[in-house]
Amino acid sequence: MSADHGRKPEGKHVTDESETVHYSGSAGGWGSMRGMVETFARERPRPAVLDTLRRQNKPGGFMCVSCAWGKPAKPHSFEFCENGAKATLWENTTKRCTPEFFARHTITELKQWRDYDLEQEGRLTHPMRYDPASDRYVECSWDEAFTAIGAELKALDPKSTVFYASGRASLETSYLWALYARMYGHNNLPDSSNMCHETTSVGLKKVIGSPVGTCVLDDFELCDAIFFFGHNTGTNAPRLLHPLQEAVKRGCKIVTFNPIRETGLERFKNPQSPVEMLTPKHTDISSLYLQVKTGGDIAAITGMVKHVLAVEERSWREEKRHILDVDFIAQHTAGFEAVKEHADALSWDEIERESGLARADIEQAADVYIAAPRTIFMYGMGLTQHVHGFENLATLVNFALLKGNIGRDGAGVSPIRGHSNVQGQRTVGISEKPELVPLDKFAEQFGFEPPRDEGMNTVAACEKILSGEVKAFLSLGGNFVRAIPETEKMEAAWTRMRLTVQIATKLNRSHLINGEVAYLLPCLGRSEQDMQVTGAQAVTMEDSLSCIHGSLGNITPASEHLKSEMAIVCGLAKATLPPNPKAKWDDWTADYGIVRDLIEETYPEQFRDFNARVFTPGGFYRGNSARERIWKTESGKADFTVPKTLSAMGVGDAPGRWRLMTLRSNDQFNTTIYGFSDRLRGIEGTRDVVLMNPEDIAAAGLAEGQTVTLASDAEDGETRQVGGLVITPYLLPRGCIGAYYPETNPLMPLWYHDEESKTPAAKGVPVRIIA
Ligand SMILES: Nc1nc2c(c(=O)[nH]1)N[C@H]1C(S)=C(S)[C@@H](COP(=O)(O)OP(=O)(O)OC[C@H]3O[C@@H](n4cnc5c(=O)[nH]c(N)nc54)[C@H](O)[C@@H]3O)O[C@H]1N2
Ligand SMILES: Nc1nc2c(c(=O)[nH]1)N[C@H]1C(S)=C(S)[C@@H](COP(=O)(O)OP(=O)(O)OC[C@H]3O[C@@H](n4cnc5c(=O)[nH]c(N)nc54)[C@H](O)[C@@H]3O)O[C@H]1N2
Ligand SMILES: [Mo]
Repeated sequence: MSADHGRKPEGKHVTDESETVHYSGSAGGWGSMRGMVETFARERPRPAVLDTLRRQNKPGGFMCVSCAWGKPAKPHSFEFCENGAKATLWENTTKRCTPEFFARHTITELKQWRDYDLEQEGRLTHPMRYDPASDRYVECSWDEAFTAIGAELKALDPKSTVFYASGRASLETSYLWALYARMYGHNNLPDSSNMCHETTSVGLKKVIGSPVGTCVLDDFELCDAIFFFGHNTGTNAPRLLHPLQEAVKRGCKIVTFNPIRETGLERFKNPQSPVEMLTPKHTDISSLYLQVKTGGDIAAITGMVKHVLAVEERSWREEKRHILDVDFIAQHTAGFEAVKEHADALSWDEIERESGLARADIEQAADVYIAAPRTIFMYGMGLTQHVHGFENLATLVNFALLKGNIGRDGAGVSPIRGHSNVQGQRTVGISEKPELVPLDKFAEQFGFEPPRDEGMNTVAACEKILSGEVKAFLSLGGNFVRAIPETEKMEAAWTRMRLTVQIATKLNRSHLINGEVAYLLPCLGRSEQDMQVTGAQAVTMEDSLSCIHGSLGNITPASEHLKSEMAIVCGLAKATLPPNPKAKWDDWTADYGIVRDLIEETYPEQFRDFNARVFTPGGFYRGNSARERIWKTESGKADFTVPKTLSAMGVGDAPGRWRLMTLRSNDQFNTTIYGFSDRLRGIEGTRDVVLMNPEDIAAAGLAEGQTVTLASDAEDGETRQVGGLVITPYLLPRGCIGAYYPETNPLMPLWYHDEESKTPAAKGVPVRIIA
């Protein structure tokens, strides 16, 4: 690992571009090509994968399993990025994790392996049952697995069981997964969204009445400014760099708030452009890049609000001209006066202290907003994964409402969602909150009485696994035990459950933490051909911009013993539930089109002519009330909210306490570690690092390269530690440090989450450094 990671550790918290030396490359470009080639060499994928990459994210093709960014109607010749290609190659590796592999290794032994090494064994090939006597997984038949799981569930109280979904499974499978849970008798349907954009689902719903973003792709062709918060686009949604680049070329200004100067948001070399690939040319993305303190966004945005209000006052007094959209505020919003009072009363000292930014920088950013007729607001985990994540979003909406930037073309709030169908899973009924789901409709369609009580989300499920109330956990994809907070306690509690069932493509750590009875059920990946008795099946998903796309896999499955997720869910449901003439699990497995008809019946407005529109180029838009300026909130208006704090942190500052953000590298997809290169940040060969400002390193009496332990400093008396981390100088704001997820998840207390949505606060974890 190079000592300075391409950055000049000059020991200064800088917000001014001219003072900083960065990774000299750009996002995209030849580096991204190299990233793909390395993955190709490692996975040794099947040759058919090349054809699949050509069809990736194109109408009639297959929809990438990586991020959820929108897929344009007129795609580029290769509508995928480095990390989308990695995800496809990962799924299509020639390596196989067979019954012979499991015969060679006990579970106890495999628990010592790294996440990377587990997944490197390749695709799971056979359904497996955990045999406690030999501490091994042993092969079983599908019939045996379904019958045994069904029998276990029949013997349990449905309310003591949890059905988790990771945001990848299709709309069809997700709809039936939720139906299965409710027919069985519970709403315990946590989703990966609970650890991710639940802050959005709850927060935006509360203030603008819509749980999802209000923008469509066309808006990016019209906007004059984009305000960008807490997202690492070059790594986590690289295809979004295309519309950003095009916007910049039109003259749109991008203002970014991020504690880290993420390369993709600074400059982008478009792999689709021969000129940019063959010359030093690139596009500068952000015109202003502000290194806000971790958890400092409420203060930064409120500072901008304060400045806009001050300019409005002056402009009205001197020129009788409004900066604000006063008609919009009067007609469409509630609570403006209180927010104005709050912002007016705040001192700049306090704003500067909490945001870590200079007043002049905040005012300069606000001036971009003032000058822009149309503005889009984008954000990722940097806003959602905080104890006051709701305040982050509500304050951002305040800022947007000032100039009527919601509900008109070229403007809006556009959260950047994570998993490729995580938004869609919520749309079709995966929710623990009965009030968000058309239960009466389900009752009528399927002739049963759905449970009406609130179910468990991720945090609640974890709490009740700890207390022993949860007896069974079924997982539709994902790596729950690795993705949640409080890793050590959770792992210990996990094995006290009676039943654990994992539906997965590759082996991961969650598959090694087993209940008394445990099954590992291998499924098809999305790029693989899904052949059922009526023919090859397509599935659908919803992107970040509320557009629904069909996806057709064409690769020969990794093993003849795999079943589709749909067939597995239907098989489990049939084995668990009493016969019901309206629950046609076999017919639904045979023809997914029937399930799309059912989805349309449940949600007629959003899924009109679903089957006919599956392969609409660019997807079909399911609509958004806030975009129409219909506010489904308590006040019936878009709500201004007075933030109850200026810091998104859940505990205050204290001597020796650091704000830890847990981050993704450029070489991982969540808990899947592809490799050890965080190319865009210049960190190579290891993930065991603590990124830290050079001045902080010196002030704390530490040294570059020193190995330290991080310890939880959450004031709850619990000991949580992660050791073996190497101090690595990095230009972060003072007091803020960074380290990788999931390695540092043991440091996160379970109770440390967004107050409104319970999204774990993975970006502002209070820790101490033990030398
Ligand atoms: N290749 C790849 N693609 C992915 C994923 C992946 O792991 N790999 N994961 C997918 C999923 S499920 C998701 S949710 C998304 C995640 O995508 P992101 O939302 O980008 O999530 P993170 O990688 O956690 O990075 C969070 C960013 O927020 C910044 N940040 C941290 N704290 C703060 C703060 O307090 N304020 C501000 N303004 N910024 C802050 C960090 O510096 C970092 O740039 O990506 C999806 N796409
Ligand atoms: N500290 C910290 N913790 C975090 C985060 C953070 O930023 N910091 N981010 C959070 C976020 S945003 C999220 S979304 C969660 C992610 O949590 P999850 O969604 O639960 O985890 P993933 O790592 O995406 O799941 C990877 C596994 O999914 C399985 N898989 C892959 N493809 C398929 C498929 O097609 N079908 C099936 N059935 N299985 C498949 C494979 O077995 C693979 O090992 O983690 C959260 N945890
Ligand atoms: Mo996510």
